[in-house]
Amino acid sequence: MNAVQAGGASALVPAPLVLRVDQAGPFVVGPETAVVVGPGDELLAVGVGVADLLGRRRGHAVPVRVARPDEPAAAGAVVIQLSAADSDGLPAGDEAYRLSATADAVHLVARTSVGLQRAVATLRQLLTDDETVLPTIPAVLVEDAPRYAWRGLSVDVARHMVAPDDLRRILDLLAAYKLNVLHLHLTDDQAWRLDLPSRPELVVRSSGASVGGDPGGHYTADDWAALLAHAVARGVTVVPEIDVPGHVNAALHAYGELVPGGEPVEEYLGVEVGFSRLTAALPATAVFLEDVLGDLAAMTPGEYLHIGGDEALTLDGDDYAALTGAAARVVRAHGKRVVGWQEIAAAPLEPGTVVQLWDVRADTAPVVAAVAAGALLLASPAPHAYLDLAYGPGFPLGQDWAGYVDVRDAYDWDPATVLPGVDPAAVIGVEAAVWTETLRTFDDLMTMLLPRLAAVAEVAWSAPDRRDWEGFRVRLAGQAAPWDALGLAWYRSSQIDWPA
Ligand code: TNX
Repeated sequence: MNAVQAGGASALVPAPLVLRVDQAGPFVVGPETAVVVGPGDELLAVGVGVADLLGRRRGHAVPVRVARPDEPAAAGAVVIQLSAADSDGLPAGDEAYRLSATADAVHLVARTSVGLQRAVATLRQLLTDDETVLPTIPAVLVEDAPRYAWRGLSVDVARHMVAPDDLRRILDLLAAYKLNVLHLHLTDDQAWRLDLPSRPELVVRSSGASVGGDPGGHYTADDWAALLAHAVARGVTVVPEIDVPGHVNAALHAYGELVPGGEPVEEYLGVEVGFSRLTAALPATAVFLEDVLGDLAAMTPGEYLHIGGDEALTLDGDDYAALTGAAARVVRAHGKRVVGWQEIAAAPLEPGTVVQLWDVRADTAPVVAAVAAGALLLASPAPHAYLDLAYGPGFPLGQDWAGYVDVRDAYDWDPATVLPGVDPAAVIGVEAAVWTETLRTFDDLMTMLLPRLAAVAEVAWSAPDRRDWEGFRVRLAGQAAPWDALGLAWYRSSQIDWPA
């Protein structure tokens, strides 16, 4: 029998702000258990999700109902409520929640439905998931809120296409670790993966393949809408990236008007970077930026659009500033906020622009200056957060340009001090990134994400005084059973004592 032994109070990743383990339990999910939401029916979807979670392994349906106003606490219930914001005693913030469990009842309270989704992620980890006995929830009090507002994963779907179903599995994983941003690197030299109504040739001509001639693909408007709905239901914001003014070979292959001389360039399926560029002097360039970023803004409910800006190695400084400035103006004109890789700090920026740090070996003085002038810092330092870097020498997947990243490297760092000279209050958050030059399959991708994504998630969520490597190692080992149960590939790093 392949009984999945997970759950319990020692299983929580990321570590919560407050965890008190009591003796007066556990709560046993039995035939009498019901989920009670509200009053009001706006939490029914959350309730159905919890009922599904509690009933799944037992194969019996857990009923869900809306509470009557002033109904006394029902014994045997899992109660899900929005708090009265003023007097709730919760930690600060929209994502704060309280989960309390006794033998009698389980209570989930938050200020927002997103906060309740974080509580559900905790409930999922607490639940013992052994099909041979009744599921239980240990008697605990959890009071929790994130350290950082932006807790993301960037996925490069340009170098290798990632199918919509696989992106949904990634969204489920993000929600499980309380990550709240999926950044999609949709365009690069090799391919353009999102169909935009104003520019149909982009996917017609430039999405048919991946690096090395591997299979390609693209997201239709319907795929995109379905993906966004899946994200919203999990409290995850999708931040799409159109990378300009470098990394644009796929666009130059689709539209010759973007190339001096007017002829489309050849398709490129190699792994070099830095050679392609937009041309500021061509009138078609401004029209293109307006078209693609305008379409993207219209298709994206989230607040942010990412304009790339990395590795435009063949552009001089003036043209680079003109082109990134033009892209940023289009984004703002469409009511969105701008995110860009750290290179954009070399150009003038509006306050509030999010600058994504990645190459900590480069000259980072412009990033420090941009933050001092009002930009926000998103921390993706490659030696800690680049999950396409190999775990160690000889690892069959990934790159090593910034060294190796084993689990402890992904865990043992502090976003507040990762860039000396930056005000810690200007750090908006943390994002892991996975580039897919060498990652050909979903299993390859998962092998790079797991277990390291869980480490970055704890860096992003948990207060510094709640984090310690020895404790994390033990809790992380407890994640293997759920990964196996979900059929996800993962790497048995020798830094962790995994179950046999
Ligand atoms: C640098 S990170 C890049 C990507 C590569 C990555 C490989 C960044 C903003 N640009 O184009 O895929 O290195 O690790």
